Amino acid sequence: MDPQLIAEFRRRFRAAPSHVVRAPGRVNLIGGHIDYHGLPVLPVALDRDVRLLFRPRTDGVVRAQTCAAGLAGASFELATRIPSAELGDWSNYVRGAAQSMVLERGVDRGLDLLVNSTLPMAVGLSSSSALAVAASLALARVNDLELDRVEFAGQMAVAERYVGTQGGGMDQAVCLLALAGHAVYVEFLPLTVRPIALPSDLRVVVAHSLERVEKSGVARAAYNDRRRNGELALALVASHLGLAPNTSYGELINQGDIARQAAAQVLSGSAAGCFRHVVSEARRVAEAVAALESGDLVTLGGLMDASHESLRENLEVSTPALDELVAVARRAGALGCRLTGAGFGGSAVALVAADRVDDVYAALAKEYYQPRGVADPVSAGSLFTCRASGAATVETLG
Ligand code: NG1
Repeated sequence: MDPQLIAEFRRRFRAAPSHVVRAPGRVNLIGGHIDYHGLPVLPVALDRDVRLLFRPRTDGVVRAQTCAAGLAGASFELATRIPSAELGDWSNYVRGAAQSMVLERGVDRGLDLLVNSTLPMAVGLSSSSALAVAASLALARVNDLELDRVEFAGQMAVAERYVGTQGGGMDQAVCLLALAGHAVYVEFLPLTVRPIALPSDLRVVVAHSLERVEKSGVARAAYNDRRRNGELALALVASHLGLAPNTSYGELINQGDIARQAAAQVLSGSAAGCFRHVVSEARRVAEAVAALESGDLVTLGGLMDASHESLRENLEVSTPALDELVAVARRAGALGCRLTGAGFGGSAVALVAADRVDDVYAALAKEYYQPRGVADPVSAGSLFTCRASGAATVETLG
């Protein structure tokens, strides 16, 4: 453990930390904006994480501090209704996690915690879920709780809605259940995960568009809007077909062509676009899993490209910058490239054969980053290759 970080904890709390949680961010290879409709996705846990040092307290207070420059700390009491800080405040992820741990697990012992992240924030790599998961794991530890991680991932997906986004459960599932060296095939309703090995000559490249996604702002409304539109489309098509009002997307997709025909009759505008995206993306995820398992990386890359087109065209969550980033990576030899996470800025993920990584890096530096004033995107942290990592851990500090 980094001695400087331990010293920083001591400086702030006048005592040594007892444990550290490491919770990874994630990049989603395919399956954009469908987890919240209960459809499967294929993320990878990153080798960049949120680190949270903590020590138990004897009372029910949580004191939360961060090493991130310019962000104030927070202090609150554990309770069934924890008041939130202002919209967009980082501590809301800790507050939401704590409230959920009180409601669902009855925790009453607080802690002092210090967050230090190697995961950039607001770039679509799920630093928010990693923080919420880390805070909950810390609270579980100081309250001596044993957790079933599958069940816990479901709880955390709901917990994060405290901040106002109506997210699905992908980020929390991969953070808690990933296996190193593997992508994670995540199914919902009920939640199950299946690790799929990534070939050793394949690289997962992550490139930040330099546009931040502040989920507390416009992006939050836009994200929730996509979810509402998708739900509306589902309800209209199901009702047209005389299906039960609580029919899921999975059940509707199983109806095959009839569902597509019904959609063509009853949907228009953005609801039609959402429906097209959701149904086609679900098919692409299934095909992508088969392609990855059979080592057909060209097909996998093509499916990622098609996913980006659908997110851009049907769901309208891309930006001109993301489109350009994706185009440069593909031209330079990526097998496939797409926006990852919610979109509206943030990052793109590219699958690249190991021997083409240098070409892709060089093209992105020259054609995308340098014209935007970033001379060396790798040292700036905007461009990196990730090793697929394992799930969040809690370690005792000696
Ligand atoms: P981001 O905003 O990139 O962490 C969000 C959702 C995911 C998923 C993706 C889009 C949260 C916590 N995460 O990810 O569940 O819906 O968008 O595929 O809301």
